[in-house]
Amino acid sequence: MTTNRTFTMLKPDAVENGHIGGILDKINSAGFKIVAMKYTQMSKRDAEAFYAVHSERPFFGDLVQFMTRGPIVAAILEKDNAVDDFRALIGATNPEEAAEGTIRKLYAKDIGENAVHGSDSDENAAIEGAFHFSGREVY
Ligand code: 3AN
Repeated sequence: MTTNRTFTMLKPDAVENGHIGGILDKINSAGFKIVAMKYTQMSKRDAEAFYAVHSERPFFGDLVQFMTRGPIVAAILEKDNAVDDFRALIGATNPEEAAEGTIRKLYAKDIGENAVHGSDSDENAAIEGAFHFSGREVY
């Protein structure tokens, strides 16, 4: 994966609340190209592995429970400066601190159920993209 890519998940709350279309519209309008996408559900094992970096945090159990409770949309996005620009588009982890017009400001309920994931580095974007997609699923 090149450095102009990032990885996202539209989380179970966003899917449950019918926000797939609205969020994808924001993503496209911001100039991101979708190079891989799937509608899927994470198992407990998947979520524990994906969020292993948070395994010692007090919210880890709730995070795994939340991320496995329903389907998600996983995608790899391409744009110049993809990681930073996507973090700006989604807004702060806590939607109360997210800027006006950001995806989390529009669609997230709270710091736990915050509608969307965005990779925090080029390295993690590559790792997370490879977690969800095989090479032949990326265009
Ligand atoms: P971000 O998703 O903005 O990169 P991280 O990587 O710090 O945030 O956290 C990963 C996920 O863990 C968040 N998206 C959120 O769902 C959950 N999370 C983070 N901090 C908290 C917290 N204090 N309480 C509950 N859930 C949290």
